[in-house]
Amino acid sequence: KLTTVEEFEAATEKLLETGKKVGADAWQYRAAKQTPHCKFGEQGVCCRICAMGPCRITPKAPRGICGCDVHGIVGRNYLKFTAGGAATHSDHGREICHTLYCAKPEGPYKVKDPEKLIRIAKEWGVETEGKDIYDLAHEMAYLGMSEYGKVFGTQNFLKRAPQHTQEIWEREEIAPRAIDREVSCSLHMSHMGCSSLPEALIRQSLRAGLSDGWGGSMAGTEFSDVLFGTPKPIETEANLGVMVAENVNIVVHGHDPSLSEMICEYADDPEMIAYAKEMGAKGITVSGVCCTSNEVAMRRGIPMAGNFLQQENVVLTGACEAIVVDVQCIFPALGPLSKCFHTKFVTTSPIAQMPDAEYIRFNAETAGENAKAIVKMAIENFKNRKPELVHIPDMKQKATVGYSVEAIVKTLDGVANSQVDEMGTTKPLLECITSGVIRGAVAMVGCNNPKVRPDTAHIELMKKMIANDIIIIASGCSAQAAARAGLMDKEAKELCGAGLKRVCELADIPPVLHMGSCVDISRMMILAAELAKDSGLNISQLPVVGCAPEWMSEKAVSIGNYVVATGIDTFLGVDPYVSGSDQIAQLLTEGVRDWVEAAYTVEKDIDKLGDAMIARIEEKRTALGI
Ligand code: BF8
Ligand code: SF4
Repeated sequence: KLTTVEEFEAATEKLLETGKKVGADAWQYRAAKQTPHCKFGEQGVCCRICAMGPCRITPKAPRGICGCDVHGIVGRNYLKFTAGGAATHSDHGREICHTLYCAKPEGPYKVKDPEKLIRIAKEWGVETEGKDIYDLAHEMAYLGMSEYGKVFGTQNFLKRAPQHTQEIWEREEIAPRAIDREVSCSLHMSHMGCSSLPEALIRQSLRAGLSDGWGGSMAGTEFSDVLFGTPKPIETEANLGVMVAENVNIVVHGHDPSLSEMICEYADDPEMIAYAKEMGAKGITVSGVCCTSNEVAMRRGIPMAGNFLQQENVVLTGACEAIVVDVQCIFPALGPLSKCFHTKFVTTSPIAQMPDAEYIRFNAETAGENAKAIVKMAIENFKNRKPELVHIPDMKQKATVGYSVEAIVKTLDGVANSQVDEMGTTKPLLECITSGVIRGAVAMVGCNNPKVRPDTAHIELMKKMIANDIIIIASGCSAQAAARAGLMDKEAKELCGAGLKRVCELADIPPVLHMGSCVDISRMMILAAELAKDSGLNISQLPVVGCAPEWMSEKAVSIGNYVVATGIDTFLGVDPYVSGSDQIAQLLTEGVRDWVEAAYTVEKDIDKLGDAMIARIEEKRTALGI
């Protein structure tokens, strides 16, 4: 049985009651105070990139002081937004490369998937024969970091795309060069007095996005797998009920698995567990919020307490000894909120420093000591709990997660007929799609946003898709919404159409496959590339679409741009501040199709959004004659 959004909301209400007792603020109250939002900001027509402004475009004032029109302003804002996202994801990837550079056989960071390391090295033309695996790791980490500032050429990973896609990127001059260069170039182009031509701004937005998806994010995913293991199907649980009242609860939040992996490692240490018992707890429970939760769920089965808009709820349970964060999507609200409870809010990265936090600087070189200190701090905080404030909503769902591309291909091998099918390919999946047993696939990704009733769009759209025999691959907070609702339980096959249900039974999979965190949308790109190569089709011909119905972050726009630029139509439920310019909106929703064979659709009505995705998938099928 699925957990409904109404049940999520009732649980939240109860937690907010606890919050009221201690004078806690919450996003629900702040959102109410911030609405209605500024119309100029919403439409993207406000410019404050030089000190002659701010200028805002109205019918009476159609140009800024420099003469820039609304299309230039909206386009520049869009490009800056993209650059923010590309920088953020890519810097995460760089951190992972750095962690790999620090890997040592004696730990704390080891090479857990040497095979994958060798595979990537061969792809990049690096000699692997007779090399010590750690020497190779350091060499590849160095090369990985060099991708950010390479002087000539384009990103190494682009060669993974089908020939046709690579040709498009070359032809349209959007093949990303050095990752840092694309981010810098975007900020340069959107400086006062540079580009105001919509085509140029949107073209660079695609290129910066590609430097993320096929550059920084892909490095983040691939080298995380090398370090921490490539995910394979694993059982876990999701929703706030995964926290355990009798245990020391440590919640990891953020994105970089370098931190969360170490916390999990030390929370599992018998010495630490014994210490927790000494302090009056029964044990230690690590659970997660946001993408770092996805990382450790995929590799270790660590339960997922919640997604983006649940981060405050974790503290509101009164049972969180420490919420340990690294980078991205962390509410600064956690500082003051944790002060209302006994919770320690621990920041660890120079990239994400916040007031009202305990800052324990986390370093790849000293990771072991840092993680131990944090776990110890949480244990010692157990005695400070206020029992009268403890309330953990009794709701959780089972979930099977861990569907890397490697795991999907392996699962497909299990259902393939070894007499006729080629093993180690996506062909069995293609056969299901061709025969119509599965109509297509939707990549559901992205955040929560108070502008959309949280989680509803994710869950309702997924239910609608699977009922129509469309399989879902999910990542980020969308994946967590699915897991919390119960859509990653294999029993969710009962909600599928007959075709997809049969596939779920045969392959022993849930209808919604968890592919990881948001950087792992690069996995989805690789899957799409493999499907295209195995079928001999172009990516844009596949009955596959992307969807971010509740997105909120700059990263999400960067992702959208690389998904579209890879040839996959992308459906958004929130407008990316471009409604103020018909030219920019037209380019994103139609014009870019002439360049990259895909475009955006923005539709705030969830039902219509779902219908539009199904229609697009069916159109693609008709065009293929299947
Ligand atoms: O990178 S889905 S709220 S947690 S931005 Fe953030 Fe959005 Fe969640 Fe992960 Ni992605
Ligand atoms: Fe105004 Fe032009 Fe300066 Fe923007 S760049 S603030 S539109 S003068």
